[in-house]
Amino acid sequence: MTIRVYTISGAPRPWRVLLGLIFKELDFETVVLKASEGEHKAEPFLSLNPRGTVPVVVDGAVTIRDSIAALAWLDRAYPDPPLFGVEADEAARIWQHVTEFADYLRAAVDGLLTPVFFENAHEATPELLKAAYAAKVELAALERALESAPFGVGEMPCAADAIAFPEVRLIQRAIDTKPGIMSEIGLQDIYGQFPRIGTWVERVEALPGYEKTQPHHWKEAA
Ligand SMILES: N[C@@H](CCC(=O)N[C@@H](CS)C(=O)NCC(=O)O)C(=O)O
Repeated sequence: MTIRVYTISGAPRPWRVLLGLIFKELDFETVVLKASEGEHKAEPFLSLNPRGTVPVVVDGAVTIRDSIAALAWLDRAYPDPPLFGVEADEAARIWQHVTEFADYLRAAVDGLLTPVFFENAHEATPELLKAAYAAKVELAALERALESAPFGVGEMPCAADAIAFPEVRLIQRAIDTKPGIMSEIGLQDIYGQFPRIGTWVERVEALPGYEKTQPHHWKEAA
């Protein structure tokens, strides 16, 4: 049976799961809910996840309604290649990055992109400059993580890459679609400022199946 992932186009947390699936070269299908029509807050979706959030992953009798839980489940259900390492110290390093990216990078990117994408921010207010600075601090942390390895924590893509990648790619999307405001807040060229991140993004985008993980509406607009 094909693994099914319920998502909203452009939502970073479901994207984590889609990346985990392609890192393992697993087949999957997506159900893209229309947030503008409130499909995630109505039946039949609420029966899958009463919180009305995505992702939800369904595989046969299994239903999982959290992105990190879904990555952990994937690793047990389909162990090879591992997303959370094999050795104890490797697992600890990966989990440390997973929680740091999920907490700090996610919060910083959300603080920056909510005004840019959803509140039509068009001038560099002190709040927006502060948000841009916070995002740069977290991008610098990712850049440091990439100093010693091609992927977030090693030679192979792992759960930490799946968590961090959507955040970075969404900032690049803002640069591509809202260049004026992104330039005003000093974020016009993140790959120039953080070259290891630029190379890492290219590596992830070159993985087999990557295209299928990209937000639906980006493809439609292309
Ligand atoms: N802890 C959950 C959070 C899921 C979450 O907040 N997803 C966002 C999309 S990235 C969502 O569904 N937002 C819609 C809403 O909260 O109404 C996870 O990581 O799966």
